Amino acid sequence: MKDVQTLTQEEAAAELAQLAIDLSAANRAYHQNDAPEISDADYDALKRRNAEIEAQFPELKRTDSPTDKVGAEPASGFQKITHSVPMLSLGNAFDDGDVTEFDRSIRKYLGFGDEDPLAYTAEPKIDGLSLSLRYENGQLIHAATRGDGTTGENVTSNARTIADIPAHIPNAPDLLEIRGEVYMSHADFEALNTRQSETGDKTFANPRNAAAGSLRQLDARITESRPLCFFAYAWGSLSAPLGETQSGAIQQLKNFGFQINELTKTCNGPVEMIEHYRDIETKRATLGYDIDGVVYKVDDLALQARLGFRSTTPRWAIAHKFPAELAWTRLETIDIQVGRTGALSPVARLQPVTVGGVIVSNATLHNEDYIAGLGGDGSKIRGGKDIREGDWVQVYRAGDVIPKVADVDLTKRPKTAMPYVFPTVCHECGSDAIRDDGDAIRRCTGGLICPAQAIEKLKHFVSRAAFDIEGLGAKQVEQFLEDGWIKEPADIFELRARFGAGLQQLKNREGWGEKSAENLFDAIDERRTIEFHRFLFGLGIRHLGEAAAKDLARNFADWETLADTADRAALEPATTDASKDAAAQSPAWATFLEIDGIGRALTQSLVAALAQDHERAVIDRLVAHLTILPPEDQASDSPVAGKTVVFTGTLEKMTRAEAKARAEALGAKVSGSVSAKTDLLVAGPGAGSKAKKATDLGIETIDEDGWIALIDGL
Ligand code: 5U1
Repeated sequence: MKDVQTLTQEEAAAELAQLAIDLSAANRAYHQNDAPEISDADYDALKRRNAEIEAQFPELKRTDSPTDKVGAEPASGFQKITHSVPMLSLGNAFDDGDVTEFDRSIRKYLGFGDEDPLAYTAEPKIDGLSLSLRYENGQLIHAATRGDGTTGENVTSNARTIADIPAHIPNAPDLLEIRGEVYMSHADFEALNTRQSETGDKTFANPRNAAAGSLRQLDARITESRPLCFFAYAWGSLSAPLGETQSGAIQQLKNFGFQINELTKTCNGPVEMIEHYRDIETKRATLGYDIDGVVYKVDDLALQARLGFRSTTPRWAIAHKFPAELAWTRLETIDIQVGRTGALSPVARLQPVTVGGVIVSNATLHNEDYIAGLGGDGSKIRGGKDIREGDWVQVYRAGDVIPKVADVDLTKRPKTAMPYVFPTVCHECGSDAIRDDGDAIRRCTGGLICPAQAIEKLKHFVSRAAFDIEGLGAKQVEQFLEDGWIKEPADIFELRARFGAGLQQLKNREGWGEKSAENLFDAIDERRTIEFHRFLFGLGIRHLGEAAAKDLARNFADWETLADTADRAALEPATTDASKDAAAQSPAWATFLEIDGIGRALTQSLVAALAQDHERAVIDRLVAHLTILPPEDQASDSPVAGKTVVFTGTLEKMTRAEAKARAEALGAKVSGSVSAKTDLLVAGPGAGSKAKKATDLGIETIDEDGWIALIDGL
């Protein structure tokens, strides 16, 4: 091999190109396939050679230089793993009242009285990142981050370096998926940051970031050098149950060799749960690791199974968060941001201040009433104190939420500070910004002609819970929009046709090479087939969140049926009945409002969006590029999948809410009224007109025991 000093420019460029290929192959073999093809020493030698050539010929450093990649590759550098059972998040309780309400709603769902015993576990909520570990025949097969809950990143080689994670479990069932939290202790975090600053490397804002940054390293040797810990608290797929109770199952995790949190306690009802929360709160500062609340779970696993899940959170668990941390700082200016639905959102730009280990320089100011010192119902907040530029303000953050302003110190208000005048014109497009009656938000009326709305809609479209196009994030969307390459979602699917052949325009742009451009077009092509709920969420319609998109997708056979129902609703007089009593609505409206989780505001916004010519044309152009998959048939084995079921009369073995949730989980659509579309009526004692109508229409009718037998074991 030639000495670097004697290489010509051409030789150096050729060698750098070859090194990029070789190192990339070595990385893939090591990190993605867990099958290293070269020794560590050879790998290091290649890296050193690459660094030496780059030092000698800095102008030849490639945009895909391996130097920049190690330890800093984006998430796309990890292989994806689809979780066998989704990794859920938790609903939140912010005060004692929310905890009492959690217990009350569970009792109601299960049909339990106030005096019926109902035990819960209560355990610290670790402020780290969730990890799922799969063991087959006792061997650790893979480890995956939570990701979007459905698909995570393969971090197996990294997880293998964590001492708390056994590589082998002698007495494990054939299939065992363990879930828990990776975290870093305070002491290890301080020591790591000291080391990082000594070596001139990046320091971390808090232990959680340090843990995440350390686990998500493409070079597992870096992870190994970082002191990570792991607490186990849950499980996914199992070949044999771990116990009959949450507390018993946790003990079993301990027997398998995992660390479990010793502050986990079984409590009889909300009074004991809150007592334990207070106890953990007093111990919080001395634990040596960060926690951000206490998690309560119904202890009886059979009851957990009955309670089941909402779209993204279990009904049987909740996180009781600790109160937010507070700090005072100067509010320098108020900026207005225009969101994808046209909402004008005021943002406080702050003198940076540390709040709970995180540097905060922005806080939300919600809307103009909030700035003026008025709450949603028109009553005074902060004692009626308004917020002005130049004010000394108290900010807080709770969990991952955007920081907020809690208070204003009027004694420190500059004499020159003037009341804030909220704009009535959108500064992005010059359109009027108006406030509808009863709406606290002022909105730009520019629609997609407003560049801010257009860009936010596109960013939302490519976001993780929507189309999630690899290589096309917010930054690339901004770039493409600026270049006039895309204006609306359909344009994304025309990029290959426009640039496909030569790729010249794209690959000449900074950050793009032939390979990355080709990868982008492939990733876009992959998304031409899209799940129904992702498509719906991606439309960015006001009030249409992820959960509602899933609810809609489960209840409509396909996009055409949904759009057709919305079109009919647009022709029907909008209901004036403020209740959600679906029977009181006109037929197309009722189709939406009968769906659990779909309310009037969303229906109104969806119907209005689809009735708007411009918006509809944008959607139609997009649909022309797509194959929209019908809702995942989670329960294709289920005899009620795709059927419309009506429950009537008294149910004695389950509550109505439980019956409905269970039927929906099995793929059925539950309706409140009998019609020719009904497939099955489940009639308990006291069933009246619905049972008669079903008989008249020749609809199959069964009793509660028949229903239980039908869904037995599913
Ligand atoms: N301690 C604890 N943290 N935590 C987080 N338990 C727990 N359970 C969770 C999550 C997300 O989820 C359950 C639904 C398994």
